[in-house]
Amino acid sequence: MQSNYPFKSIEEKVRSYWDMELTFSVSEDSKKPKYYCLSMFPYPSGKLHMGHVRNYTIGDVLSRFHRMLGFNVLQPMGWDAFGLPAENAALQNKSAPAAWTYSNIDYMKHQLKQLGLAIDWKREIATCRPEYYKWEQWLFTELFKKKLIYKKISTVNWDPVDQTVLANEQVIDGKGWRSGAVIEKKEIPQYFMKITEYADELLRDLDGLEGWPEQVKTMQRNWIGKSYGCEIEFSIKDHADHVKIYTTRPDTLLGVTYLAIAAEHPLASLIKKNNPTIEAFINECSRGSAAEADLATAEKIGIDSGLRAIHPITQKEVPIWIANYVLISYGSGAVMAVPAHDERDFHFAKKYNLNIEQVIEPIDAKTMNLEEGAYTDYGRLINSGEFNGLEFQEAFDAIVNKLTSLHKGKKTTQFRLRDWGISRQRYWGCPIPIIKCHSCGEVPVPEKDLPVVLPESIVMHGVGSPIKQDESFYKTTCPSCGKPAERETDTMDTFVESSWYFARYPSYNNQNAMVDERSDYWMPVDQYIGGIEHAILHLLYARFFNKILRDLGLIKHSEPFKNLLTQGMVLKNGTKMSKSKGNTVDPQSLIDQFGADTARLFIMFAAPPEQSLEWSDSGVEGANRFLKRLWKAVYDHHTKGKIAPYKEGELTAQTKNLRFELHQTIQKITDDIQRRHSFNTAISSVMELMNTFAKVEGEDAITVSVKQEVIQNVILLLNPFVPHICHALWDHLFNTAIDQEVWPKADPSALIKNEYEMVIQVNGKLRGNMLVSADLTQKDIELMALENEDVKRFISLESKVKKLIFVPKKLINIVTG
Ligand code: ANZ
Ligand code: ZN
Repeated sequence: MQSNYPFKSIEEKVRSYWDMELTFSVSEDSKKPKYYCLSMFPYPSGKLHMGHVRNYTIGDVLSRFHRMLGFNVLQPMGWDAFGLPAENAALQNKSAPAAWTYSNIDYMKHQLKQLGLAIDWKREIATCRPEYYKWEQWLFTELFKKKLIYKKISTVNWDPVDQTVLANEQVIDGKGWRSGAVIEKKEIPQYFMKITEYADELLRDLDGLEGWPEQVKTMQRNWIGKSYGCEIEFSIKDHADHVKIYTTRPDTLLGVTYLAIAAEHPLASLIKKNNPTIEAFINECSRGSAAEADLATAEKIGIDSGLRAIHPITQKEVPIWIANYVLISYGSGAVMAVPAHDERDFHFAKKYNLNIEQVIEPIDAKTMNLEEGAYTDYGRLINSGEFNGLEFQEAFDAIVNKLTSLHKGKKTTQFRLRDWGISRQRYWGCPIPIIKCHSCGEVPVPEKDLPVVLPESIVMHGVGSPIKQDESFYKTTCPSCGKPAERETDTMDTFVESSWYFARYPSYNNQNAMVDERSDYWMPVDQYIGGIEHAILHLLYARFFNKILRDLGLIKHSEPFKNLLTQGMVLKNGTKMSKSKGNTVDPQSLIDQFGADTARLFIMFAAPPEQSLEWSDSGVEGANRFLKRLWKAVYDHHTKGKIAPYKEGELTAQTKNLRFELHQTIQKITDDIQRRHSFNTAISSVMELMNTFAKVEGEDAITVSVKQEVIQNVILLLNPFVPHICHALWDHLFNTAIDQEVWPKADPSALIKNEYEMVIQVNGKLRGNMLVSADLTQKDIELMALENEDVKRFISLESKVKKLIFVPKKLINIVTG
């Protein structure tokens, strides 16, 4: 053993030992409890960033800790490898997205390995590999047959210059991010997954996810957005049709002054046929972004359709307007407008001079001013005839009942959640396994013909997808009638791959099934770790897929992730570390300069995992200094030679105290890691223990022996955090592999303090304190107090001790007079 901490050589040596021994390769073992620890897999963007290091270190600490507790631990890793950045990079280099992706994977895998993660690498997945996406395609065909995937015309963002469809985030201020062209809406057929069929269950099951942060559950609840309301039918004057609207505020029915329908509403399409002004307006609405968020901020515009609706209760006529703020995809694409009580309607009515009629008045001290804006709170009904005086819930029920009896409406619920459009008109994604036949329609590719392989050796010339021009890809024959047919050339949203990868790891090498019975052993994931940016979509889709797989009989559990930890961001100078901000610290240079253990220790010590972590060079140096001191302490100790075990009775006060602190630390750290996920406080307790350790002097056999006990346990306690150095130190001390060791247990006998401190007062004033041994009687302790040098001075000779007040284990008050 050398006296200086040689991080480079030990880290390499230890890692090749793990590789050779297959230390972290696991299989199902019914004799052990399992622990499936999963960190969100990375997108192979080029190289690791600090956020990855943080994410994967947290996962690794939990994995190694549970392994030492005796769990059979699965920690897999893979690559979320399809996606747009590969196309953009390939376009720049005139190369292939596949080549770029695979070389990034190679490099990043090398980096991950350097971090010393306890990963079972034989299970590595790359979602762009046919052996992975074959099963995604198979699932697609199953869901298509079950009508859980269907085709529907829907709106996309069309870039007229690049002749391509853009994702919402590629439309910036209504213009294409590359071409700068004004983006148009275009209607094209696309595939949708019926996630709405699971909306109720996805909502309900959130209640059972006790191991999830409240914040994430709230975000999911809001996204699913269940609302209770009613559907109301308005008949149209001199017209056979009627307009159906959805409202959550039937209590405001008597305040309706117009109806508004979406530009894409069938009624609007009908009237535009012989009305060029209206046609022009509808065309204007079809420009601009299709994103809901953009619509919410866009200026509200509208046009009077000329049609008049009949109010179902008052029978009065109200105009029907076509308005851009009404979404075709929500409710029934039409609203009853109540300008007095809805913000959007209010602004619209002001702009177009429509009536504003108040029907709700505030209860209690709330105030309102209809000159300034709508009163949107609940209240008491006025100007509503027979319903006057009712409050929200009574009014809701009474009006819904009335409409029901008139056959003009009924109670309904609505979800904000939409079906998931998964078609992408891009190249670098999983091909949609459908064949389009003139005679048979859409025919799913039969299982025996799967996978539909995406050609990888292509060159990106323009932004369009190469497979859309590649006859050898899309020309085929129909699997049902044998006539010439064409393949679908759209690919799937890359969120699809990450919606089921967790279920594939257990069955990673099964070539005949998507998942097999091994998933019953490993699923659900016990601990999932990743960024809060995935709180909504990824986690919702993954929960949805888990339920689909369950309903196909492939897996048993209803929820994929038992516990969820969302790690905070890595900041530098208060802002997020990111390439675009130019404030990144390259994990590679950190590893090169100080080693992986220093990087891991700093990251885990600098902040609680859920909070943001502020980068600090001095923090990194501090972590490195601690490891150097640890190395030195073990080295110095090691040179003392053979150490005999001590006997309980031989311990001195000093060694007893050291043992007390050691075992208290064991207890605390175990709880910090397991229950609180408070890794930073766990590390600081070891640091404190090492400080005490350094202060304990004496070369006698007993002291050295107790110090040995401390060192041995400190190495075990630090092993999940800094596994390389611990492996090397353990090897030096015991000549065995630490990977076989179990997590230390606190010795209860060391935790019984057989001395405690008592305070001594004279006439209520603090005058001194003393250490009292646990086996003394009250009489002994009182005598001790009276004999105490600090106290004696305050009991003057002539004053007699009148009485002693004794509070066990706390204080003695000597009352004189
Ligand atoms: C009348 C009304 C009066 C409304 C009032 C609100 C306040 P949530 O809660 O999100 O479900 N709405 C219905 N369909 C719409 C569509 N396709 N596009 C835009 N808005 C639509 O919202 C339901 C409310 O959103 C409905 O209740 C309707 O406006 C509007 F004082 O109806 B309300
Ligand atoms: Zn056919």
